[in-house]
Amino acid sequence: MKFGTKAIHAGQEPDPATGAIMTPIYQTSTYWQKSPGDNKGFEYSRGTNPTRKALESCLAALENAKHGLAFSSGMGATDAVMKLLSPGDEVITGDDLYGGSYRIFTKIFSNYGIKFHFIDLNDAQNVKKYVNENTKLIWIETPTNPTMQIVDIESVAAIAKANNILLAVDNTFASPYLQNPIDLGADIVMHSVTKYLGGHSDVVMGALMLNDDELYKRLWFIYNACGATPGPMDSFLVLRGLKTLHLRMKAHCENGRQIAQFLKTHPRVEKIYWPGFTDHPNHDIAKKQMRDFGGMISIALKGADLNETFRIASSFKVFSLAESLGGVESLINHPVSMTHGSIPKAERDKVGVTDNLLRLSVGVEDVEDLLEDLKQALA
Ligand code: P1T
Repeated sequence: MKFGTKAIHAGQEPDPATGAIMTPIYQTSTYWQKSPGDNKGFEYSRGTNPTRKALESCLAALENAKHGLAFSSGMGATDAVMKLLSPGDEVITGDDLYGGSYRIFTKIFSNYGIKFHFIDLNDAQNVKKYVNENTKLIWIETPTNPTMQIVDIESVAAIAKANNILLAVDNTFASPYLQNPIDLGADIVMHSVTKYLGGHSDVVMGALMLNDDELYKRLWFIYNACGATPGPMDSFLVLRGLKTLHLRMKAHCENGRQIAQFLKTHPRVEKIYWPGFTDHPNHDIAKKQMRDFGGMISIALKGADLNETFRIASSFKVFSLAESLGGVESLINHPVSMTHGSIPKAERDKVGVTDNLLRLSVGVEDVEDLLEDLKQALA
């Protein structure tokens, strides 16, 4: 099945009780058992729920994976992966990451004896320098949040495999429409479903997709034992959102391309981060592993201090100043004060997450209105 057909149908059959085309919202915490253990495969909704199960099958299909697990947030999904580790284990990850990922690594899991290496992943071979016998996991984001670095998934996967290390890829910025890390050798794909997968800024959710049966069993145990699983209503909303993922992504990419081109030569823009430009440092890798370049763009404003950056961030009329991304509506975000506030300034500055950086999540509105809004805000 091709992508759009899977987005609409995978994991979903007409309801056997009524023929309803749409998967019912099984708003129940528990299930009747004829005698103890004699049930229809559903016991308690923390572990299993039919609406969530349909969603998990669809999510797995979109990432060409065998298994899917939905969590009550992207951070819940990340937390579950980290709980595969033990004290003394080491993780190699990038130096540009969503602030919440950096925070859970440094403020939670570091306290449990896990060591994190935040390294430059623009050259995948750099990973080799940090591999030792304690390395158990490589965690990458690509494109990265917010500076759109591109990490060569296939090359990192080869290093991971050669050293018996798990590779997890946070595929939130690309979405499965643009990139499928499992096809490139990753073991686990993670998503903040809150973003493109949900697509309408009305749900917070996360997911893991993977192939290996043993790893799935371990992660399912954590998912059920720790309990950060989403409810049926949110599962339904994401199933509904997924049906237009392919259509939305095409529009995000097209609008993103036009806006990136407009901003590239704008006199107020000092630097622009978007992997579709041929002068992006890893454009060739982006071209190889992604089907298009997406709707996420960051810009550093020329000569703008924090006050001026705040003034510009607050002067949009169609873009909304807000955290998050990937919804149908365009958003603008100031990483330093919003999504990446928990990363120390010295670390942020190293990768270009500076006071004058703004991140755009280009929505699917008419692009002429978005361009007009940018023109007036940057005037
Ligand atoms: O917000 P949540 O669903 O828990 O997902 C966390 C997360 C994980 N990975 C990436 C790459 C992310 O961007 C996020 C969440 N990011 C934002 C809220 C943001 O505005 O960047």
